[in-house]
Amino acid sequence: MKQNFAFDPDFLWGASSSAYQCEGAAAEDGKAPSVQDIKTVPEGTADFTVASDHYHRYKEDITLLAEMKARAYRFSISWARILPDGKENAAGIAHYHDVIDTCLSYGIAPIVTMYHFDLPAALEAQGGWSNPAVIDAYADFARVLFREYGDKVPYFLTINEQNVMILAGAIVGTGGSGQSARQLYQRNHNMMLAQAKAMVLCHQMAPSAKIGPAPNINVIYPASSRPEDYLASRDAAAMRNWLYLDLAVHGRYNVYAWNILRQQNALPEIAPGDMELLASAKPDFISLNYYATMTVQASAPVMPGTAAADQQSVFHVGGHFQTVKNPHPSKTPFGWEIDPLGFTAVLKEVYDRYHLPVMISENGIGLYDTLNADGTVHDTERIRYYEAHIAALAQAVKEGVEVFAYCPWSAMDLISTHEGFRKRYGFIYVNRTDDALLDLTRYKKDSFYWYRDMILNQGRF
Ligand code: BGP
Repeated sequence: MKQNFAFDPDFLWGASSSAYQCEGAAAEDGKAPSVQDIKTVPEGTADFTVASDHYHRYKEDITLLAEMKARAYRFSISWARILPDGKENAAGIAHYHDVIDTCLSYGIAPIVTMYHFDLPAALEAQGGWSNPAVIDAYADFARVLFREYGDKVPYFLTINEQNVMILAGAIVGTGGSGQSARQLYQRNHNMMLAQAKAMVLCHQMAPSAKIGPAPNINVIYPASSRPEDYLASRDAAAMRNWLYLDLAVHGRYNVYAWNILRQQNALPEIAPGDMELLASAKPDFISLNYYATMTVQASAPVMPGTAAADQQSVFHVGGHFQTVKNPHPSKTPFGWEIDPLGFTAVLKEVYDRYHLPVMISENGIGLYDTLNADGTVHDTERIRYYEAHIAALAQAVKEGVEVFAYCPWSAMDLISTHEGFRKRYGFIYVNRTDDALLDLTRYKKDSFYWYRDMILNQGRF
């Protein structure tokens, strides 16, 4: 495959991670447990105590990213390291100063996700996002981040994949199973308020930094050209995508989503001042995670409850839409659809709706990579995936979409949300398995060299 379009020389080619999935050191230097540390992990799947040992090896990892010519590193800050018990933890704060300074010493822009699926367990015990007190707890956390890092971090992402936490919280370990739709959308409303407070605070406390939301956005295809299926696809997009982004950008509920919530008896309670707060908070950009697309058809009025298998799959609302299999795209070994043209479509639709600059904070493929005796890892399928997706990104940019960063998932191998260490995403191989820690040595995969050369060629390959 060839891609001849030259991206802007300042384009931020990067890579991503999240604290709980790669750091380990789960109880070190004053860190308290998060919801991820207390969840039950199935037998034979790695837990989060050591993960990729990034907490101890971040210097080596960032040095490797520099060697890969990365211009950005998108990582998350562990809330439970910064405020383990509501009080500031100097060791946790110092750690992230050092991570950020290490990035800056290489000219790598640190892109900080403020919260990536790892609510402190102590807050969860008080009801988590169902308890409105967590809104202020998040604002307190945000204040520490902006005070400490606001003058050296150019981009903050408020909340990773809030829509996935609402639609598939049980799968990504953030809870919510057994909750009614009304309770879930109350949690959602509380997260929206927390995000709004963070955006306002960021602009007050860290004027040089920019801030935006980071949902997982899909294109939703109608299963056929039947008008009923087209309308179903619009409703599904309202519920999965635009509910979140309309609130983040315009400070108002998407009317079609609101209507569906009303029919489901799931309207959140809105306190005086909430809508004013939402309207006063403005993101500087939109960040999105893109992995797959979704296909729906019109659904019968009543749907039996179906449990989702993963965060990309089943999701339905009786009388509106239900997901169906799309026979066209190929699939990853873990069953996720590979749909690069869907990526072009997502970028165009998001830009068309919001006219804000776009960052890609995740995109990537989970594979069973093999380390060879000579230290090589031939992850050709990953290279093919990036070729197709970077070509799709170039297409969107050529057509006018303002994209300024691309941070694939993931920088180094780390623990998947629910499929362990065997599902690898990194440019950098980490020598451990689900069962054995081995020596955690880092190896450069073929994709590492491919990505480096692509960056040196301004996106051409
Ligand atoms: C997103 C999350 C990441 C990540 C990725 C891959 O939903 O933001 O944390 O892990 O998906 O998903 P998985 O780990 O389930 O393969």
